[in-house]
Amino acid sequence: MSLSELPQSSARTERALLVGVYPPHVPPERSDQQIGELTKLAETAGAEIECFTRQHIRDIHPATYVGRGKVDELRSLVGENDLDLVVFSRDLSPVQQRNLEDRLGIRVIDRTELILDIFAQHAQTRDGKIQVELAQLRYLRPRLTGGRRDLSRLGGGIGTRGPGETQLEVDRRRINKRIEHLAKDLRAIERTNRIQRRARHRRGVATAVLVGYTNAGKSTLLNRLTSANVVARDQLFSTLDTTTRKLYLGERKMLLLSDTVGFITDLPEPLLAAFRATLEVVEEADLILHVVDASSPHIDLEMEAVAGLMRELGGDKKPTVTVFNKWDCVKSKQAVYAAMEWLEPSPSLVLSATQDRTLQPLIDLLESLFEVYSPQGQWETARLVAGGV
Ligand SMILES: Nc1nc2c(ncn2[C@@H]2O[C@H](COP(=O)(O)OP(=O)(O)OP(=O)(O)O)[C@@H](O)[C@H]2O)c(=O)[nH]1
Ligand SMILES: [Mg+2]
Repeated sequence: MSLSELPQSSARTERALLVGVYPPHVPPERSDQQIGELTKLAETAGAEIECFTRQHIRDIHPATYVGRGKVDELRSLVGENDLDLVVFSRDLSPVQQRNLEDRLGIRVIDRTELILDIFAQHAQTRDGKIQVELAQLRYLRPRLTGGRRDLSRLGGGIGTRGPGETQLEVDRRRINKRIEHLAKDLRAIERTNRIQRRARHRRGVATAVLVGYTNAGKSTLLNRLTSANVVARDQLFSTLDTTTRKLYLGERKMLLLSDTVGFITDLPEPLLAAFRATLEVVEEADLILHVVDASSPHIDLEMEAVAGLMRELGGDKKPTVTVFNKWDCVKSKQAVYAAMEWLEPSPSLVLSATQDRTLQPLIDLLESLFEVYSPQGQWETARLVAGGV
């Protein structure tokens, strides 16, 4: 059986304990946001949250991340609540993870592993699956250093026998080989995508890309604007694949609009690396549509997380329109108006992707922007200011 055939971590209902750990200076609203997001991630992965605990930590314990007292407290919570899983809000080293599992007697995962699990469950297409498997194996590789349990994490196929260096070496070699193979496939995908995008560019087709925090409403907006059929759900990371659809703007005007994978604060590096291929649409788009969940209590943090990733992907230099979505649910309109003012002169507007009648201003704006799209395939940026995400 090859690694790709192993069952991915699946949607079982596991009873989980969430452990929020923060540096001492993190303000309460930030730690609340993190624990809220971790809860949503754990639920999306299929876990039931039974209890949670948090701690501000000055010195990270090299062996167990948290100190001995906290480990004892976790052990009592695990015993009292009949739990299956402990989820840490910060990334654990392979050693910390193993030590914690030994002391608590149940599986311990960190935020990266949780996100990888969601991606594994949501990957549908061949491209998506390749990217997720690559990220998983890169995460797994440094965790192969001891104990068979590490190997069984990915699905239980390998790692059923007792520990043994020889077997470990074999596994490491197989994983390295598989990583090489997948990376090659990914490079081929990148090449094909690039060729397609260049061809469109040469034909003078304007392209826009929807980016934004996970669950902001990107797929809903694509569906409403273009009658696409992309899955939109109240879940994190519903979309992993880029879907591109034609958006007709009045007579003989057409724009290609792409949906993308959602962003999150501290996106795990193996995932960012693997999803760079998908996110190349950002680099080559003429226009960025940044979709913001305007009803989120953490709107600033979420916009900043997207801005950070856009800087990494080169999207900050592109003309950008900011779309404040979910206007129907917004409680504090003031925060949104302040953000809009701050973004000026970059254009922004409010709408509800679920209410068709609110979409017209966006369509009008795109139509007016499209008028300045020259046949040479260049946006005249006179009316569009770069940046502003
Ligand atoms: N109330 C309200 N809900 C909305 C609106 N737009 C989207 N939603 C809901 O928000 C949830 C997430 O929407 P998606 O379109 O899947 O969000 P996304 O940005 O594509 O999310 P990912 O693909 O997970 O990154 C869904 O349950 C939508 O129905 C809106 O304007 N108002
Ligand atoms: Mg989506």
